[in-house]
Amino acid sequence: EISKYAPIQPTLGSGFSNTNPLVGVITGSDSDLPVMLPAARMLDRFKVPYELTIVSAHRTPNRLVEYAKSASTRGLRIIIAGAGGAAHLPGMVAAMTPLPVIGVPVKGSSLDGVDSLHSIVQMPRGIPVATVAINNGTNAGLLAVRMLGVSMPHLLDAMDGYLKSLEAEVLQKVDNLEH
Ligand code: RP5
Repeated sequence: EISKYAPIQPTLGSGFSNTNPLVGVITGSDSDLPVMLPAARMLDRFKVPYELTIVSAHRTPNRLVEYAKSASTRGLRIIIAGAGGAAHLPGMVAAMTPLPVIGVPVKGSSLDGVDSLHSIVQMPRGIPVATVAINNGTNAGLLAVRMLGVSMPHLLDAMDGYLKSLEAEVLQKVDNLEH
């Protein structure tokens, strides 16, 4: 069954929607997409099925409720939510689903993303959001893969491979400097 939440824009091309998504990548606005696409690309890299769509906490509150409340029964296992400014999306989603929520603070135009970071990270006791660094969609994707790896050993193996590739990259630079 193809998720009704994906793809968000046919113009974005293929690779943005999978059947039976395990991860829901949602964003408060299409203006957040440059920050959130790296999360999707990381899920692509590890062949984790996901859906990607826009859910605005403030402009589409009814869609937010429907999305968050149906997420676990639709088969999602993790939600990655990115937003900027008064970034209520990740926290509100976390309030309405038992799934782990990873928040991505998006840097807006005025306050350098610190507003988003504080909005997302300063959750009240009882409703956690795992918050990554400002504009770091890549780490949100990686964290989702690690979480899924707890029950999907092939993803842990793949993550080991990824870590080795990072190590090799740095060692190559060291080598280049020294020769
Ligand atoms: C937030 O407001 C969005 O997540 C976005 O980061 C910011 C600006 O949104 P647009 O006005 O560009 O749609 O809700």
